[in-house]
Amino acid sequence: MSVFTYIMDRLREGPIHFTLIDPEKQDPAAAGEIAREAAEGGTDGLMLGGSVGVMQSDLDGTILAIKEQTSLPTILFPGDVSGISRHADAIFFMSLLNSRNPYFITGAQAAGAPLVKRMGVEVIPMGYLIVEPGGMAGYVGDARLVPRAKPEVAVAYGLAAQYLGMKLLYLEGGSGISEPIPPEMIGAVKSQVEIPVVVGGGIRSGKAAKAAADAGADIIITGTVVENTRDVKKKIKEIAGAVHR
Ligand code: 1GP
Repeated sequence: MSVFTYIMDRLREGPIHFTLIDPEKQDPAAAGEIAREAAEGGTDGLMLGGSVGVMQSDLDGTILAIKEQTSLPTILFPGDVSGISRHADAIFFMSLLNSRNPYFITGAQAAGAPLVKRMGVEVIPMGYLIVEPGGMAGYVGDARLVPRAKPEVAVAYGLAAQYLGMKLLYLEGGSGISEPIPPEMIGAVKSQVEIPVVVGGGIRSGKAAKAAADAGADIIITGTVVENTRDVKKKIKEIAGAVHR
């Protein structure tokens, strides 16, 4: 089964949760441990990536270590062309919709596409929209940040992503931000846009994850929280448990 089919099948039962692992933040063995605990805690998939470039060997080693620990799908979430690995099950092939720099809209994509084809990784086209404050992703991606109080701007970009044929829309607040994407913005997008809505940035608790899911998020992403907790399984259980119906 393709990863996209897996995602769509799971979404029929309600919102799901993915755990984001940055290969630069720990060694492969530690990433494997995090993945195992996250799987035991009930996460539905693993995303691999970071805003700042990753080293190919770290990425390859991390995915292989994760695959030894769990059979959950591994999905690349690349910040740049360096974020591609033949070992992943799929890639979120993203365009940073609101970048000022064409490199992040189609340039990096053109540079990476031949590699993706050669590696045979499943491609999942995704629109990536960065909302204030945007964090490192907003800075690195030179994003013209969507104002938090302007859900209609997010809706407009979301519709554009859908009409361009993208399969998912990611509303990114920025990794480690203090306040996640406002529920009003998620709700506005969900009411107008038909493709599944992915939400991430600053979600650290079951309560915040539930607020995003209740507002209409289909896939809730948490990254930083697994880096900062000693009991990954317990934390993911809290968050994934709050997301699942
Ligand atoms: C970053 O949205 C993700 O791209 C996850 O954010 O690290 O704040 O969970 P956090």
